[in-house]
Amino acid sequence: MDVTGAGMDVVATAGHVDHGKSTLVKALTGMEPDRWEEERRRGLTIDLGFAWTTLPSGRRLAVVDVPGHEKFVGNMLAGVGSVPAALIVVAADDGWSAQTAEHVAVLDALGVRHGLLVVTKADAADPAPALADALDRLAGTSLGRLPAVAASARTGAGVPEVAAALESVLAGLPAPDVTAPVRLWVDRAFTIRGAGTVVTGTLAAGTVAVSDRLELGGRPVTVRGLQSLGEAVPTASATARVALNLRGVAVEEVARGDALLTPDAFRRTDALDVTLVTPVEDRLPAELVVHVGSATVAARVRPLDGSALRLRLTEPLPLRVGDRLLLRDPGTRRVLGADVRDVDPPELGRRGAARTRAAELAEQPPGAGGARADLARRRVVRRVDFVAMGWPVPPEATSTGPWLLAPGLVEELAARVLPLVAGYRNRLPLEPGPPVEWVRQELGLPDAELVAGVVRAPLALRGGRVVVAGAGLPPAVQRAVDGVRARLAESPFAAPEAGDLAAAGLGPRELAAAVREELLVRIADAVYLAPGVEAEATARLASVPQPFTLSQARTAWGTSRRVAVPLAEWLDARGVTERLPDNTRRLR
Ligand SMILES: Nc1nc2c(ncn2[C@@H]2O[C@H](COP(=O)(O)OP(=O)(O)OP(=O)(O)O)[C@@H](O)[C@H]2O)c(=O)[nH]1
Ligand SMILES: [Mg+2]
Repeated sequence: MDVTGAGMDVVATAGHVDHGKSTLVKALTGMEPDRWEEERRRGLTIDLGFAWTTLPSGRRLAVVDVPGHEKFVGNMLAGVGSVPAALIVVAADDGWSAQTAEHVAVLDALGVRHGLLVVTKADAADPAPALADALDRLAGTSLGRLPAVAASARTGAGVPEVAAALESVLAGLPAPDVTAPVRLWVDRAFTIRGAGTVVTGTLAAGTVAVSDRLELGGRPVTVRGLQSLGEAVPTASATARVALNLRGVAVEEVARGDALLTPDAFRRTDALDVTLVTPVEDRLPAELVVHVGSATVAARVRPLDGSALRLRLTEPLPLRVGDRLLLRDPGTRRVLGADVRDVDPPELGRRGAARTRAAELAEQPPGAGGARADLARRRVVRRVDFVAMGWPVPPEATSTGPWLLAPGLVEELAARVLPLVAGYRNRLPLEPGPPVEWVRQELGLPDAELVAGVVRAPLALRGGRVVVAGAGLPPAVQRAVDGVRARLAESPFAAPEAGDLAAAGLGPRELAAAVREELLVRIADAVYLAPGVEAEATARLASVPQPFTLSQARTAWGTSRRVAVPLAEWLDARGVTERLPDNTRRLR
C-alpha cells in the first residue's frame, strides 16, 4: 500500500434524490456510504457519505456521496467544493430530473471538467433514452461530452464497466500541485475517545504530514495524527481524503466550512472583487450566498460593471486570486460561477470608481500579467501579503527587505527625491536636507527603510536626513562663518561675543548649521570655537604642571573666564581632562 497517500483520486456523486447514487457507491466500493441510522431507515442520504476502494488497476478511489434531496443541497455543495471529478447518476426509469439539473448547474458553475455519467437502474427500464437525453443536456456544461455507462447496482450488471470507465476518467485528471500551500476545507469534525479532535476533508492541493503546524481560524494547531482511507499515514498529498487528529483545538471550536491553512499562506478577507464566469442579463439580488470548499457565507453584492462584482462577506474567508466561487440565490436556487480577482480591493469612493475598477479587472489578465498589473496599482506591498493574495511575484519587481515594489517604481521615486530635497532646502536653507521621515511621507511610502533605496548621488543619507553632498551653507552665512574662522585661526581661544555673532548675522539657526557643517564647534551657549580647538587646548595644557588650576589653564590658553570655564568643562565631558576633588584638573 502506498503510505504517502499519493495516487488516490476523489470523486463526488451528483444526481436527483433516490436515483441510486448511494447504492452505486456501495456496489463499487463494498462500503455503505449512508452513515446515519436515520439515513438507512429512510433510504435517503442526508449528509455527506464517504467510501473508498482499490480499482482493478490498483488506483485507489475515494467517493464523496452527496444527498440528492433538494432540502440538503447545502450538504451537497460542501461535498463537491474541493473535488475535481463527478460521478453523475441518472435513474433509467426516471431520467433527467430537477436535482440532476441543479447538481449539474453547480458542477458547471464550479467549472468541473471531468466526470462520468452513469444511468443506473438499467434493470428497471431501458437506459438508452435517459442516457441520450442526459448526454445532450450535459454537452453544454463545463463537463462537455463525457463518457457514459448504463448499469444496475441491484443486479451488478455494468458495475465493472463503471469502474473501468472511472479509471480512464481519472487517468485524464490534471496532476494536483502537491507543493502548494494547504487549505483543507473541513467537512466533518468529531472527537475520538483518547485522540481528541478529528477533522476530515478533501485535500485538493499540497501535502500534510504528522506534526505539521497549521492555522485554524487564526490560531495554531498541530497535526497529531493523520489517516487516509482508514489507515494511519505519516503524510498525505493531494488529491486525498484525509482525517487529521488535531492538537490545540476543541471539537466545539471547529466545524464544516472552517479551513486548515498553511500559516501565512492565505489572507482572510471579507471584501473581494470577482468576475462572473457567465454574465447575467437580469439584475442580481442584493444578497447572495457564497460557497467555496465546504464553506457557506452570505455576501452583499455590488455590481461594478459588466461581469464584475464587489462582494462583502458577513464572515471573512481565506481566499486567493484565481479561486472559483459558487454564488447562489437561495430564493430562486440559481447558481453562478465567479472567479476571485482581488482579495484586497481598493475603496470605491469617487463617482465612476466602480466602472473604472471593472475596466481594470477586465484588462487585468490572469496569472503573471495580472500580478504585474496588480502590483503596479498597489506600488508597494509586503511580499508575504502579495503572495498570500495568490499572485506570483513578477521577476522584474524590486525586493527591499520585506517589501515588493512595482517594476520601474524605484527609478520613478529616485527621480522625485532630488527636486523634493531642493524644494525643502529652498524653504529651509540652513538645514542640510529633509528628515527621512518627511521624504517617506512625500513619496507615499509605507516604511522609512524604503527611502534609502531611492536616494541616489548627489544625495546621501546623513544623520537621519537626505542631504545634498557638499551643498554647504547659504553664501551670506558662509561668508560670516569664514570671518569668524579667520579670527579664530589667529587666536584660537578668542570666541566671539554673542553680540558680535549676532551682528555678523549668525543667530542660533545659522550657528547650528555651521556646527552641522563642521565649520564651528559649540562649546557652550554663545561660545563657538574652530574644530581644531580640542587638539590646540590639549597641547597647551601638556606644558602646564599637572594637576593644574582653572586659572593656570586660562593663562595657557590666553583667554577669559567666559571661555575658559565652559572649555574646561567641555574637555572634562570629552574625557580629555579629569576633574579632581580639590577642583584642580589633569590630562588623562
Ligand atoms: N431496481 C433498482 N433499484 C435501485 C438501483 N439502485 C438503487 N435502487 C433503489 O433506489 C432507491 C434509492 O437508492 P439510493 O442509492 O438510496 O439513492 P440515492 O441517489 O443515494 O438517494 P439520495 O441519496 O437520497 O439522493 C433504493 O430503494 C434502492 O434500492 C438499481 O440499480 N436498480
Ligand atoms: Mg444517497
